[in-house]
Amino acid sequence: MNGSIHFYDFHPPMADIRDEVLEGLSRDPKQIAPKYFYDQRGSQLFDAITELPEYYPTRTELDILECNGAQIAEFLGNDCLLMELGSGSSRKIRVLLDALQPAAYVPLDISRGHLLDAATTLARDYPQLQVHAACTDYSSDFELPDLPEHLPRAAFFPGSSIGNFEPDDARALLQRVGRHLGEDGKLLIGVDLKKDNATLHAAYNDARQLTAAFNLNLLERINRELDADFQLDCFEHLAFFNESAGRIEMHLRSTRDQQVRVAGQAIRFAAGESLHTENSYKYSIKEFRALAGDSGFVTEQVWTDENQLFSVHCLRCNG
Ligand code: AVJ
Repeated sequence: MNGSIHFYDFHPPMADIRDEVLEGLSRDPKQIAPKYFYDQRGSQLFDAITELPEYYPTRTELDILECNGAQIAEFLGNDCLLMELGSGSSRKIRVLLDALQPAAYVPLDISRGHLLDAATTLARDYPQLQVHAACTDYSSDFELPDLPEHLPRAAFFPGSSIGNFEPDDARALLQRVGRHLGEDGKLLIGVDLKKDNATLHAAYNDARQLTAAFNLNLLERINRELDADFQLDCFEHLAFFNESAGRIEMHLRSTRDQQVRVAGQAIRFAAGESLHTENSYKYSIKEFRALAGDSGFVTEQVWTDENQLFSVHCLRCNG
């Protein structure tokens, strides 16, 4: 028998995506939000990145979850309604499901096909599980499917995707999550830690250049979906740690003067000009505890690995 699966599609309309991309390209410096990385190919490339030797976050977080599964399950509580922000291939939730029986699992992801595949496979592998998958952009004021009101709520936000947001936006996002959770709702969140520059640099400049392919795939996606003509060999991947801002930055740098057409508009790039595609903020445990506190959450517990690479925080919503 399979677990039950419901699918809800709140994917933003293409016209909104076009307007947002054009707005970002009209800025100085030019920028496009990292959520647009995740078309089908982008989600696959990201999954491949998580397996790279240089990309420590995924395996380190999985280790932390595995080592503390029983306590995490106790914190989240059986029979809760468990949502996950940016569920991707729903790999990490499996570790939790070995110790926890939620009343329902609600994966949220912007990558529709990837979400549908992952949710379907998960429902097959966990026959007792009710899955309510929602394709949605959680970076905006996101909708949830109609879900039972009486169940205690919990959210899982792994991978340090919170690092994609400017600190102000991160606080606003956690507050919105808090509103969906209600008082005493639980949030289990993964946060990447500040560390030496060499480790950080390698994680975003891998030898196989999968991160470069992931970054450049954004242009391929825009070409296909927004009728654009980016020439991929005229842009190069750039990733570095911005020490004063405390974040990894990813850019696509134009190697020459060029003009690109996107959805009927002409966009000029000067040689060396960059399109900013991602920030990945790194926190100290203390910094993140303060950010959570400002956003209406109390930190109940924090785990880290022996090398202090990554952290997992148990937060309780205080109303
Ligand atoms: C999914 C946002 C956590 O910032 O490390 C991986 C995305 N970008 N390699 C990260 C990413 C380049 C990742 N997050």
